[in-house]
Amino acid sequence: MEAVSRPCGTGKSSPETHLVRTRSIAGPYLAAAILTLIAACGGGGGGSGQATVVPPPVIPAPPQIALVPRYDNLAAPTGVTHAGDNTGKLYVLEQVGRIRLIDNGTLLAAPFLDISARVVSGGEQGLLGLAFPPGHAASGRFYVNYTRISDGSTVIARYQRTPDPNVADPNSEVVLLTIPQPFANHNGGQLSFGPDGFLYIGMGDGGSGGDPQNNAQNPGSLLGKMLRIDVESAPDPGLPYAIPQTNPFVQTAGFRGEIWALGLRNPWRFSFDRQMGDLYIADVGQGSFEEVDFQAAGSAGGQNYGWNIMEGAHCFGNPACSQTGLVLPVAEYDHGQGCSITGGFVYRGQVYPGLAGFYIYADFCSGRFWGLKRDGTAWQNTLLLTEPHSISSFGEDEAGNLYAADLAAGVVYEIVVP
Ligand SMILES: [Ca+2]
Repeated sequence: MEAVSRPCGTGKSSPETHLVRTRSIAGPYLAAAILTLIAACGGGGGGSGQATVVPPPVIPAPPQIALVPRYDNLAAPTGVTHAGDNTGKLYVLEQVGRIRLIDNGTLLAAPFLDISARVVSGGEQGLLGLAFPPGHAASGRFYVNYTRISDGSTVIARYQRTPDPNVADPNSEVVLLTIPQPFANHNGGQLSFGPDGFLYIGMGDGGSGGDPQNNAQNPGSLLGKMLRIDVESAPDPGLPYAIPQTNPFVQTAGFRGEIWALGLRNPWRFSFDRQMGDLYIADVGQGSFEEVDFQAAGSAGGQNYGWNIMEGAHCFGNPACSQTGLVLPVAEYDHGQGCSITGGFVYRGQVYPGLAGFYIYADFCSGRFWGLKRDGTAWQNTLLLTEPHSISSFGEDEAGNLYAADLAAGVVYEIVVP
C-alpha cells in the first residue's frame, strides 16, 4: 500500500528512506539498492560473509532545512514570486484577489494590485497565479490567473503597472484566455514564463473526482493540461495571444494548439529550474498518490502524464490499464505521507551550496518537505523537514533564495539551512 520501502520489516516505514519509484530506477540501480538494504538490515543476507555489495552511485544527501518566518499577517497567501527586474522586490499573492509587495524587506500596507471584486475565492478558487514576462522592467506588464466571480471560470489576464512602480492599475485588465470550470476544484493555478519566453499555464482537469468528463485525456479540451502560449508577441488573427508554431499539436487534427502536455489532474504548482531549464510539474493526486513529473530542458512537449488512466505510477480505475505512450512520474508518495503535493523549485541560490540542484517541495497536509535530485538515470528523494504547515506555494527571489507560503498561518517563510 505504501510507496516507501520498508527496509527492516517491522513497524512504520521510515520517511527518511523514501525510495523513489520511477521507470528509470528499474534495472541495475534498483537491484543494487535492494541489495544494499538487505545488507544494511543485517542477517538473512545470505550468510556467506562474502556479500560484497557494490553501492549504487549516490549523490550527497542534502542538508536538513528550517523555515524562518519573514513576512506575516498575510491573508491566505497562494504564491510568492519576483519580477526579474533587479529591484529585489517580492510579490505575494493573497487568495482573495490581492497582490502584496515586499520592497527592501518590508511588506507594504497598500497592495500592488487588488482585483478581489473580480475573484471568487475559497477552497481551490481565488487568485492563484502571477508571472512577470521577460522585459517587465521596461513594459510594466504582468499576468495573473484567477477564478472569476461570476461563474468560477479560469481567467488568464494581463495587467499593467502604473507610473508608480509600487502600484498596478486594476483597470488595465486584458483578458487573454477564459476557461470554463465545470466544478469548483482542480483549477490548476500556476503561471510561469519558460526559458523560451512563452507563458506556461497549469490547468486542472475541471474538478469533481476521477475526472468524470475525461478532460485530461481529451485533446479538444484545455482542462487537465499544461498549456503554452505566446502573450508577448503579436497575436494570431482572432486570438488575443499567439500559439507557438513549435507547440506539439498545432498540426494535429482534434487537438487544441495551446496544449503543451496532457494527462494532468491538477498541476497546481510547476516550475523551471532557472539554471538548467528543466520543468518540474507537481500533479496533485486523487485518493492515493502524489507525483512529480519531469521534463528535461529542450523537450518538444507532447507528453501524456497519464491521468486519469493512471494515478502516479499506478493504474487508476482499470487495474489492467495500458501504459503505452504514458510518461510516469519521477517521484511519488502515497497518502500515508500526505494528501496534496505542493510543487516547489530547484534551489539555485548562493547561500546553501548543499542544497544546490535539489528540487524542494512539500505536502500541503502533512508538512513534510523533500529534496529531489537526479542521480544519473535514477532519482534520489530525501525528507528534509516535517513541521505543521499548510504550504500552498513556494517561490524564489531574484537571488534564488527560496520561500514557502503557509496558507492557514498567513506567513511567508524563508527556507534556510540551520
Ligand atoms: Ca501522472
